[in-house]
Amino acid sequence: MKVITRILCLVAVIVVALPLTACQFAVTTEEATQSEQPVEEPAAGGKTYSDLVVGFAQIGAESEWRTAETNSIKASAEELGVELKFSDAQQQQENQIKAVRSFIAQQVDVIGIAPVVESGWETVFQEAKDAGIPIIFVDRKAAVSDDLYTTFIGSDFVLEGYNACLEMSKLLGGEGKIIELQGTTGADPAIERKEGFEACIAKEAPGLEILDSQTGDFTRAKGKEVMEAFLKTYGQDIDGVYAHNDDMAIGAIQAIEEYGLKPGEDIIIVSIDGVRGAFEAMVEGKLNCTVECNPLLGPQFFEAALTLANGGTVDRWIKSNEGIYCMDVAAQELPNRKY
Ligand code: GZL
Repeated sequence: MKVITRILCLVAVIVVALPLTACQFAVTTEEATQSEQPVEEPAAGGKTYSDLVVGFAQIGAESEWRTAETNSIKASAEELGVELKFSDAQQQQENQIKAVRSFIAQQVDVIGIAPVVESGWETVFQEAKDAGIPIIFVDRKAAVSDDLYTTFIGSDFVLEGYNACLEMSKLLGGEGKIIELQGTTGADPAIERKEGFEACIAKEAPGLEILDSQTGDFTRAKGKEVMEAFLKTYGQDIDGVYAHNDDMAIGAIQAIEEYGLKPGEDIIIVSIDGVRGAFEAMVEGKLNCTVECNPLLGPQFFEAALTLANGGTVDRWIKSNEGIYCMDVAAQELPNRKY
């Protein structure tokens, strides 16, 4: 082959090869980039669920909802083989703080907590951070700096309150005087469900007026007691009751019946949680709507705990997806309810 031909072939080869080389280079670069990226190794330890030791500081057993949450957490731990250290604080913050300190002393891998109220947690959560133990908020948040907890697994309480107001407005034709039964004073869901309901009145339901509002502490007994007092004060002026949870609504239903009025007819009732008792009351025509708040958080809690125990990261808010159920669908939905 003539020299000139060889040179042309060589040039041709180089010209043809360049893009490939360049592509390969690009690919190589990309590969290099990839190979430089540390392959996602399981963190040191590589714990499995059966290696996991988790503390959970539960609030108490104040409502059907809370009991369903406790059952979900205990059942998930059992099913997954997680060693669960569980404490019931009887709705006392100091008992929850003691429980967290006990979990720290026992050097658990992760601590879960449903803070009974938003404030008063900085010191003990800092102790957990100093001990290298991640904190997970389950169903309620505390008002602390972001570095003191890893994630919140729970609902959008503001949206729940907003939706409760929309349902109330629909049921009252846009006009009515409302009694509000608030949850535990200072509790995240109580603060935000109130906020959501009021935002909806301001934005979409100006015909609703909150006549009065008081805490029923998320319990049936207190909800009934407060409703009895409101009935004495306002009587038949009350068009609707907005309860921050179903348990207080069920207490209010008892008070309204004892007062001689028909709950669900003379007084419209909208509440939040979606527990079995609420569906039963709707089937009886005594409750009008419940906005679901999912308590079955056990699986998500332990999934997040395992990820964190292995040095992984989780979303800052693992949000529950929820529905709204009213009287017209209660009978068909009741058999499907899981709590
Ligand atoms: C909501 C939860 C509330 C429920 C109540 O996530 O904290 O506490 O709505 C329960 O029923 O007592």
